[in-house]
Amino acid sequence: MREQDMNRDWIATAATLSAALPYLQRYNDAIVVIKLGGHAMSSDAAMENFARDVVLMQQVGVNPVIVHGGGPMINEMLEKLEITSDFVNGKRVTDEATVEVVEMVLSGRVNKWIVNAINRQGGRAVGLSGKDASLMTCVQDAPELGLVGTPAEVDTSVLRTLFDANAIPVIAPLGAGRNGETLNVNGDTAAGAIAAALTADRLLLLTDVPGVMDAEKTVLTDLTSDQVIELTAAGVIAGGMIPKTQTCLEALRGGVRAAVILDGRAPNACLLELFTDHGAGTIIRA
Ligand code: X2W
Repeated sequence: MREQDMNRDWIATAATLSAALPYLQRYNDAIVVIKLGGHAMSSDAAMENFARDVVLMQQVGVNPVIVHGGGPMINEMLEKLEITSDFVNGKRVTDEATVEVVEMVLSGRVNKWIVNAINRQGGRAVGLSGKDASLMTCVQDAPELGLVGTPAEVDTSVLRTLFDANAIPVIAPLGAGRNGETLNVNGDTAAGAIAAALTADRLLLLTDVPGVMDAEKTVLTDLTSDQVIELTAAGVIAGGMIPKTQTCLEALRGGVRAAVILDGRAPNACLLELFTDHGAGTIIRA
């Protein structure tokens, strides 16, 4: 690079940092819950990029909480073990054998992949699942799904302790039933419930699409809850996007200030959303 171009580069970097000041002030001490979906974890390089964003976020005063999925990784392991698996309305029908694999893959492999990536960037990540410290006590409200839980009580005290210790909680979406059974919880549902229990400032749902799109595939950048309800009734919001927007609406009803659906594969997706006026994906406000 020529010296002149290089100077221009550094000047642009400094300008970006300077322009971030109001956002840094706005998010100082904020709680941001980030759902990292299995489809957004495309490679070690993407994970490294994500981890760096999370560590930077915490460095500038945000309290990030990561709730992860891992559906594709669970599918891969179930196939290896020749266990068949079905989905009803986007949720996995889960029997005893399946829940063992779900816990092994989510708490064992995926959770530690994320924890390790954050720690390698200089953060202090602590991995846990909804079973730890009674974080998520769940009910089985859909008998046809088997061992699938919906969070009924969320005890966030362990997360507050981790914030005070400058640690970053990384949560696998499993919960305990009232009789101590292990229940499989949809990752989006878990993230929404945890965000509501923390009355988080932001819920970021990182997925593999750019956001909520209209019929022409243009991303709708700003929506209200009412608009989401209208677009769903009109069939514009459909398929796999419905559980995501429903999670956002429930989180907003639970007191979360705003929820964002964005493409987790895009570089620096979280930073773009929080610290620039560009934003990313679709933001939904009450
Ligand atoms: C999910 C949990 C993982 C998840 C499952 O078994 O696949 C239920 O469906 P993604 O990557 O976010 O889809 N649980 C009940 O939600 O992963």
